[in-house]
Amino acid sequence: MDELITLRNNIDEIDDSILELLKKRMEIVDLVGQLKRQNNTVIYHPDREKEIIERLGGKDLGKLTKSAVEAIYLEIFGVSRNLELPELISFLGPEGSFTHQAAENRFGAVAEYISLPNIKSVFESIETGRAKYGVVPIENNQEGMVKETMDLLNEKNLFIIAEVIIPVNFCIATKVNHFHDITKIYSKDIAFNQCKGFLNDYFGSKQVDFFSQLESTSQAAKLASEEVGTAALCSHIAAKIYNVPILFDNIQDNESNQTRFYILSKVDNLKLSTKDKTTLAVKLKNDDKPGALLGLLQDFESHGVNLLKIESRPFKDTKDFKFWFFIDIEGNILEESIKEVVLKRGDEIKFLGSYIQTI
Ligand code: PRE
Repeated sequence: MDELITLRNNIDEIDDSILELLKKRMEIVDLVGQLKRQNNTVIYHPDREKEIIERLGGKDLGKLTKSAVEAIYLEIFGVSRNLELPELISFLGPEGSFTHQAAENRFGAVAEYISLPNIKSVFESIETGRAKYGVVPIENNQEGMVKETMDLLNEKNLFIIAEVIIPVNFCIATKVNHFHDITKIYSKDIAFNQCKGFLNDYFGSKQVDFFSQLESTSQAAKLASEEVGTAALCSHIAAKIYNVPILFDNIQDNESNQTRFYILSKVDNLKLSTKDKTTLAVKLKNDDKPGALLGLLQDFESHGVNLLKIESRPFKDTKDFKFWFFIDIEGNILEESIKEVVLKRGDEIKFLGSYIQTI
């Protein structure tokens, strides 16, 4: 038995060395990935992979066979290619949506984006690793919280790693030089409703066709790029994507209309800053007894934790009319005070992320 322990100890030591070498290899692969992204070249190089396998296969392999080396290296190449993949960012589409604008604000114009048709598919793209980060709306300051995002955060195991706030600004984009020549304006009902004042002032007394039966304002921009004499009431990014010049900017009635978005990731990416926010999903155990919620609030209070938001959401998988809470508090889970409350409450609290507070 002593001999087995000694042999296993030897194996452990060798595994440590292999791991250190694999880590070093991945550091270099990462640099290769950066070069490839700079030069816009392909990640997958089967020729180079074959060359490596051939070279190693030609060495003295001891107890290994060439096909064993090949199998091990094919796994390593798989991990390398995954590391080298550019950071694909998924967002709630369509292209040119305000969520797209929020994504570009955060990751810049050179990142690779994928537009997805609903919030759930954004969550799934990150879970499956197809996208590294995802961008979804969480709140509009005129309309309130986005329920689907709250519920999916509770159901799935992703983390909020940042929030982005952008003003909901609309513009009139058109290839027409003078607004007198616009005969038709494309958009959605909601956008027309938010720009009533401007539209009335400029187009109220003219024969203009307001076409509101579109799925998105991006579609409006596309049509305005194609049809002579038309305009789109749309976002900046939609006008940019379809190359339609902006004739009037910031034409919305309400200057304070803003939407908040979350950047989601599979890893929690914890870092302490000077002003953080933590989001939690809380399911109180003794919620049939008086003071259950008060008890939680007292825990926050006694640890000096400031509550920023509390929303209740129904449990969808029971027939009862029970609910859980979506809570924002000031601070970071890395801080002792917050850690203590979360630990004390055990599985009543699900941690959804700590990130820099923008409001
Ligand atoms: C590497 C990874 C993926 C390619 O398919 C080929 C080789 C590797 O892990 O060795 C590195 C790499 O990207 C490259 O040499 O081009």
